[in-house]
Amino acid sequence: MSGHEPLVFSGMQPTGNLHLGNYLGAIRNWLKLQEQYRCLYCMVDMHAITVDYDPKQLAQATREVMAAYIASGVDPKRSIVFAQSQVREHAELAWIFNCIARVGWLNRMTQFKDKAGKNAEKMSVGLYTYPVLMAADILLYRGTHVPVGDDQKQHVELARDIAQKFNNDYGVPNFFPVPDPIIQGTATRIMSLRDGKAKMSKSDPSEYSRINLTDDADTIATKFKKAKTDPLPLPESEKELDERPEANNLVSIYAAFTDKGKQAVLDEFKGGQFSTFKGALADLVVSKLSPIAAEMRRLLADPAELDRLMLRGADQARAIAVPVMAEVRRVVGWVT
Ligand code: AQP
Repeated sequence: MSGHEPLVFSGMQPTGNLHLGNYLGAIRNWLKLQEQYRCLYCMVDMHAITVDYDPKQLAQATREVMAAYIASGVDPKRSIVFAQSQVREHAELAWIFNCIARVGWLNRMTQFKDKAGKNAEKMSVGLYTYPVLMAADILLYRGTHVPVGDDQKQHVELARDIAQKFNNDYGVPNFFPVPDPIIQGTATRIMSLRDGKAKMSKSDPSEYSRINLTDDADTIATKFKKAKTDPLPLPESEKELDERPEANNLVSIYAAFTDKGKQAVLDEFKGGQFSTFKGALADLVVSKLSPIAAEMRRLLADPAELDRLMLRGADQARAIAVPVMAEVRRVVGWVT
């Protein structure tokens, strides 16, 4: 027992349209947690500037992510919903953690390698140290649980290493909790609709690779129709999906939205053609996403109200962060 109160922290970058992967891998899992635990859900706009971006669009993109959270069911009366950049302690703790984390640890991070590709030398230092800022995001609130998609597991593991090393190096056992990732459901890694081996991502240049939360019914139907599949019909057993990544992905999305296992979906569609299955999948996804998109539009029509809610969230977050940072400053030996 760590003795730390359970506290859930998670976030999303305002780097483009949120998509099905963000929704099924993360946001949807946040909703149950807010019924039981103290939860902080953050728009991580400091992470968003680690790659090329348009400063004229960032504030609006941040409002859009907040609208997506609320429209999906995150309740700002229950959970603390806020923008990372409005709580400056994130940057302060990240600096301290930059001095705790080891270069070798960061060199192992696969997401940096994936995003940088052959251009690592040209990437920002911020993108390289992104997981250190993420550790600060979580531990600034003494977060104990981090609901994320499978792609973020390695970053949460780094946050665990940083928490442990800080506690050991400064001789303050249990100062920070060692946070656990929560990776739930049948859709922890939704893949691109164009390539079953690449994850669905906001930054994929192809619009046809992802379903955005705000796509209309026709766009969703067209994207599923064009989604890559193999020529075989749907298999009988879940096991057969292992060798068929695109088929596996579409069946996983259907399973996630119907709260069924993949085998139950196959029992319904086995032996059928993908053209039929894709039609049923599009109808299902439209029925789930269109109320969210409508609510997002309603919320975004009143940006002043979103900004007001955002500032209130930042005040609530700061009320937790400031006392933790005061303790950290004493522990690291800064004049207080
Ligand atoms: N394809 C995915 N399947 C399941 N979960 C996913 N997540 C992202 N993509 C998938 C989860 O969404 C949360 C927020 O992610 P993020 O915005 O912080 O950044 P990301 O993981 O880098 O997501 P993207 O879409 O790939 O953004 P870009 O392209 O801007 O980098 C996380 O919990 C993540 O696991």
